[in-house]
Amino acid sequence: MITLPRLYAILDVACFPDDDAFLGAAQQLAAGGVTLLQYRNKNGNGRQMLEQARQLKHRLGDSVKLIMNDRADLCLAAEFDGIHLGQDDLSPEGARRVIGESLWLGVSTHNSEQVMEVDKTTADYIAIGPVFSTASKANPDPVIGLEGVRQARALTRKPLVAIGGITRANCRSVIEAGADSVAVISDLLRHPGKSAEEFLRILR
Ligand code: 3NM
Repeated sequence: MITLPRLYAILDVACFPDDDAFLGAAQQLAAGGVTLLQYRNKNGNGRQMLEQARQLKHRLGDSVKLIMNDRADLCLAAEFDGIHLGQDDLSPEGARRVIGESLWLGVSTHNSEQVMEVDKTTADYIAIGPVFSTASKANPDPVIGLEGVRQARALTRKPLVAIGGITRANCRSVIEAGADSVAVISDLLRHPGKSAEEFLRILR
């Protein structure tokens, strides 16, 4: 079983004006103590994504575990540490055939049925959300609240990542509801290094 850090940072390329800003934010997050980072790009083509992913890996080296959103092929091509799948991406077992036994595999879920389904797979962790309302995702599923986190916790022993609207102000309640880790986009955007440090201090 893998051990997740309390903070799982997600860098969405759409939140940055250019690659320099995006890569700079990644370095600040690493300096702030982030050790698990997802690269997210919902609009780029494969070629652009691979280029950005390789630059990210080059800048961060091995200090940060890098997770590719959605794309098993790009995970391998960029030599990332794992992949994160949504409900409309490859199935967990399909992705597992591509990435092999040892890379990390995470899967997003949005309700109890999905948690139970993913629990039966070889996924290394399960993400559940949105816990609170979020502006960072197009067409988010219904908010599940802290009660949704508690329910998910009761349904799986896999490491559980909570996502959606999580901030420094509410993150502790999410961990107390049973999440092992919180995944965050927007509350890391302003002053990424300092914000990451604060999350990690609050969740220590
Ligand atoms: N997935 P923020 S919510 C990428 O519910 C993503 O699965 C979600 O961003 C899910 O921290 C979400 O800004 C957005 O709310 C998280």
